[in-house]
Amino acid sequence: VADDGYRLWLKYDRVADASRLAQYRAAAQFVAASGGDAVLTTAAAELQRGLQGLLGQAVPRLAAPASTKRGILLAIDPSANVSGSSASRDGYQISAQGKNLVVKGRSGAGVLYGVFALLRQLQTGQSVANLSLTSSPRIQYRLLNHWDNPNGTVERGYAGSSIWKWNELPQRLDPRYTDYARANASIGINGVAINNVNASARYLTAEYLDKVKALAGVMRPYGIRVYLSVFWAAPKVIGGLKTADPLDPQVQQWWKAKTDEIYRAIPDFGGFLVKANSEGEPGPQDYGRNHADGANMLATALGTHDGIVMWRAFVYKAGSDDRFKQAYEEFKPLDGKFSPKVLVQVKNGPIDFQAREPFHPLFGAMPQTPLVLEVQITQEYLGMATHLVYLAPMFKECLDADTQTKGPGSTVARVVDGSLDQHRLSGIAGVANIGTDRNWTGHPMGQANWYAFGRLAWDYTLPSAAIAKEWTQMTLTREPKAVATIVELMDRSRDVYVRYTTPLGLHHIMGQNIHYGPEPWLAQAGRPDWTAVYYHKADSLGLGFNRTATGSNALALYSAGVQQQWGNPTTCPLNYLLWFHHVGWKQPLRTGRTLWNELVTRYYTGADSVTWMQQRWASVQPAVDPALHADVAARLAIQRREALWWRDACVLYFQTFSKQPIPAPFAPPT
Ligand code: GCW
Repeated sequence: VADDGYRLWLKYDRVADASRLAQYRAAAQFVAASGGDAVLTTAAAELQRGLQGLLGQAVPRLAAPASTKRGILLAIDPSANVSGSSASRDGYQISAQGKNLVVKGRSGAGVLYGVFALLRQLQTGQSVANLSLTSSPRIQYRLLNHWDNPNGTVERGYAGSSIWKWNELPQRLDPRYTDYARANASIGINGVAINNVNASARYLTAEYLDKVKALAGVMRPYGIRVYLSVFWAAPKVIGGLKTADPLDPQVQQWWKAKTDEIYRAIPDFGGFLVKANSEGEPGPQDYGRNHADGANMLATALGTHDGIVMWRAFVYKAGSDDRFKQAYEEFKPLDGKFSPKVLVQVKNGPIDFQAREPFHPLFGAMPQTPLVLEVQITQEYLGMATHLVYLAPMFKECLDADTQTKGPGSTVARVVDGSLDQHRLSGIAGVANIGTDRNWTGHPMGQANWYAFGRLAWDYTLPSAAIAKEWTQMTLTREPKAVATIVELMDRSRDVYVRYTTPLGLHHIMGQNIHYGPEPWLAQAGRPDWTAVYYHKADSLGLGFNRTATGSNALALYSAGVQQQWGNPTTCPLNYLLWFHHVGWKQPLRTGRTLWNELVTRYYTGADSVTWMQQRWASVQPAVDPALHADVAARLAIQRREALWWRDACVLYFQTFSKQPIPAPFAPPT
């Protein structure tokens, strides 16, 4: 049967290696778990399911360990010795105890994560002899954000429609919901905001809350809490009030009652995600209030319920002299003004979700406020579902960036995990890339981005290549040479994409509205900052956005150390050069080439690298499912064609300003 991709990385196909199979069969003759905890029950069932597939035989669940056989014990133990943050309830410990293996967690969720870690050992062919593994997540709230609308569309979704079938809920629970929950739990995701940040007020009606309650019921046994994006003006739209002013007592009362209503239906409801006063959405500023007034009002409505407010810092409106600075200007002054239940959610990066952005200057600049890092898993600006771009290197580039706000080592990761400023709350969010396509993500390799997000949310120190390797082994093939080839291809893919689309720090030169393909010539749109020329500023002298003191001075938002490095074009990393500097066409760069020649070189070598990717992919053909292989190969052919489109469009367009020839060896034969 052709592999349709539905099972993701949880295939549980029978282990091919005979000696490993024998080892696993000997070690896993029963599963024992006691107690009625719902998540523990899920863990036991998942373990049985996994073992059945991997071992090719049913493994019974017992109430207590069998004395004569070797098996796997699952136990909730509040004092389990899990490494990492002592506060974490999600950590696990796997160890050999006599003849048995024991998976312990401080909660049912901890055991469930331990079970998935154990299954991963088997799926990737590791030994389980004397196994000893402990792990706990570095970040507490690990969420997917869905941009799903009530009509079934997904904003910036490229894998079909929304998986939530609102017309069927709450009576019919599509089995896909459970598989979705399993997949998330397997990578440690513990929360899902199920609806678009451009929220409809409808989700807060009694009719919809009943549906949300049903979904929460599916997620709960997997340790996943449901969150809602809320429409700021809901008290007006569905509450019949004349205002949505956060300081108005009636508005406050409305949210309080609404929140209580939600918690009556969903006692473990996670909280609210809010996009306010951005891109035309309503918000507290409509009433002369600020973001903190709005967020704190919702926090007060949450009261003693165990929920949080994630307030997005992606604010974007016309009129700012440089959109880069807007979030900082609105939020930095509010540091210290947010209630303890509020986290401010900051995008990677300052403009949008471009293929490469410098880290957002709010990281490190709001020490009194827990900041959630928001990354985009759906490839809005990275080739949607046709280009193969593995995103872990991009997520890590952001997490590893050093804000230097408290000296060297003040990384974005340490801001986000709360360790830099000793925050109790910490969070990370990924905008989901999944839909109703049979394989969930459209591009089969897009699954790896969902997977990598979860793994990095759990532990951002994992190397991108290591994550790619385990995903490949679980999903595509265990043939060592093919694995190595695929991992290399994946790990280089994001740099390749940047080279043929936006090298050297170019940004926002993609097609308008759809955000696909090149459109660097775009000069007329509803607003200047919807054009491409606003961002690249090509002229007869050079290329790039001057964000130094002689330009928009957005650089001043960073710490002194960062400013010092990035403010000087000779020390600014080439990857960020045109983010911050307008550079002369003939200016020599560190590579020994002029700006123009370097630009052309990157466009050409980037496009050529797609051919390399095609060749590498072709070489693994014997090791990968034929249908899946053909699917990826065909998408790579599109990618190659479109890489040439990007290259030629951008080089020829910028050449009208540089008036420089295409350098050898890229010049067409004369
Ligand atoms: O990148 C932009 C997208 C919008 C999106 C917005 C946001 C949900 O083009 O579609 O709206 O970001 O993050 O709010």
